[in-house]
Amino acid sequence: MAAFVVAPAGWQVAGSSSAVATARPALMVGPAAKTWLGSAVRPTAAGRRQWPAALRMETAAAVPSTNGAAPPAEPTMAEPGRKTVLVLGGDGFCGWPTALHLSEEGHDVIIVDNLSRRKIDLELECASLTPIASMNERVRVWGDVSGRDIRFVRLDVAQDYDLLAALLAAERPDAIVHFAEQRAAPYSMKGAREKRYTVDNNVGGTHNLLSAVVEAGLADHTHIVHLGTMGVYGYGTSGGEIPEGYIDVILPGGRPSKILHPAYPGSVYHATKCLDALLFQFYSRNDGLRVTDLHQGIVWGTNTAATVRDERLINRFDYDSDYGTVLNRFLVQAALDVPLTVYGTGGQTRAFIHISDTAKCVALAIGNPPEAGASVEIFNQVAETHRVRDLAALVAAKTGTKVANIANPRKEAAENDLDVSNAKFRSLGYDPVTLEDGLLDEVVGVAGKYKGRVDTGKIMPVSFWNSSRRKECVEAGAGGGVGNGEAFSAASDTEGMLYALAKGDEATLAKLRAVLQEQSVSS
Ligand code: NAD
Ligand code: USQ
Repeated sequence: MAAFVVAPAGWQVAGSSSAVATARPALMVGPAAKTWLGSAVRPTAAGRRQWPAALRMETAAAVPSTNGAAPPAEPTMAEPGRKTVLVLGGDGFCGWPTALHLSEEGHDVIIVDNLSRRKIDLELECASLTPIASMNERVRVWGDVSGRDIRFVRLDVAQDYDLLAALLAAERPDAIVHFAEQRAAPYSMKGAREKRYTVDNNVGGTHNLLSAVVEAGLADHTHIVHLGTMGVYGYGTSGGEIPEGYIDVILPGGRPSKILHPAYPGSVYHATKCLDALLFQFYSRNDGLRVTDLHQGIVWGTNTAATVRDERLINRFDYDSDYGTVLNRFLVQAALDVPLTVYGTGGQTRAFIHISDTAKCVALAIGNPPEAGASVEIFNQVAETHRVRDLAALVAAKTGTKVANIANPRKEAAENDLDVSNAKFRSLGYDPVTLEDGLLDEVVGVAGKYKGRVDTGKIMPVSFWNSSRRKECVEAGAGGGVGNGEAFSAASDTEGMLYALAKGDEATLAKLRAVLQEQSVSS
């Protein structure tokens, strides 16, 4: 196996294979051949910044391409447009394609990630539908196909404060994109352990970042771009179009004011984004930090123009009931010909955006930082809104799959309207991809290609918002005798089949399939 060297772009690594790993064991993973930055690295150009010895850098930067696939790319961005950008959470679903997009635009990209999402896959005994490569391979392949370097630092933003602060001081990034949070609402509602982890990780990580920027003396230099969520607003609670972040109000006494839109989180995860927003407001007022908070809708799709350049660059795709988002789940379920799992009536209206637009919007935000001293800039990063049942109908019509209305594991409004402004992004040139643009077929193709990797036991919900939701769901699932192979009532056949799938009860499943087949023949 090739030894990965560890160095900032433009540095040489001396004797990489003999370098001794001296950093903290907690940060060490992967092939033993990998080295740690420190005395093994020396700068080749005057003025290069010294990275702290404890930081483990895994980069393709210092490894020349060996397959001759692509010559080094010409910089597409002349100074001063080229920025040093840290992408926190750059191994994740949104972070990886965004890091590639920013790299392709000519920025000097450094990914920071603790790989916790991959660990949660192990914990849930689930994996991305798509076979994702290791971080080392990802950045190496990207170097090969694009001729551009992305560096990778493995650290925990919520735990490794000193390393984060040292990295910021050494790199003085122009922008930091903050994706590094536990982002699944169902996972955040599983139980006390997951609730506490989500709050500690997300709020602790965000606060570490803000205080590290201040401590590194970068308050008036570094622009923080955070991925927030539409869920901070609640869904349709405003009684009208949801503005971008702020609302004009008349305070008691008749004083006009502009305040953050009231927070209506629908899960512990969404609550952490509301807490993040307060931290941004405080640090922006107190320390003059320049912050952009992107309130993003549900992301669908998997690939972007950058990730399709090589199979090993493929993006992750979650389909399980904790991490899979609704439209991607429906498309995988359709590929398996499993009924689409609409929770409740499916009257929930949500905002959506394609993954390629996530990357483009982040780039737009980086290119348009708020003025120093300005309030936190807030954009609604959404393309369109849809009701869940309409999405299910769309997928069903396209694929011929059945739709199942199953008991809702979440505590949320059964029906809501949602009208969202994205005027600010549009004024910057954002021209969103929508469901009509044909990309659904691409996702159907991905789902079909990898459906053999699906564990059908991960389809039905396993996280419940409270004990009564759990009870309702369990009763609905058990009502037809799931798990004991008994006959199902016609009404609960589909739901029973789904729960049978979840429990891997093949005998019951076969019986249900036969019932469904009969029903479709007779209808
Ligand atoms: P993801 O779980 O795929 O990626 C998050 C990444 O952050 C993972 O690679 C994980 O290992 C890393 N990470 C988590 N905690 C970390 C820590 N303490 N230190 C270092 N790395 C850490 O999630 P995603 O779908 O890519 O979402 C990214 C961000 O975008 C999240 O903040 C999420 O709230 C937001 N967002 C996502 C969606 C969506 O539909 N996926 C929609 C709106 C907003
Ligand atoms: N839903 C179904 N069937 C399913 C899965 C979900 O009907 O099989 C419903 C849910 O009940 C919910 C809606 O679909 O009403 C959306 O659920 P989701 O899991 O797709 O999205 P959500 O939990 O809201 O979270 C996702 C991301 C999160 C991000 C958020 C943006 O995981 O990181 O913040 O979307 S938003 O929803 O706009 O707040």
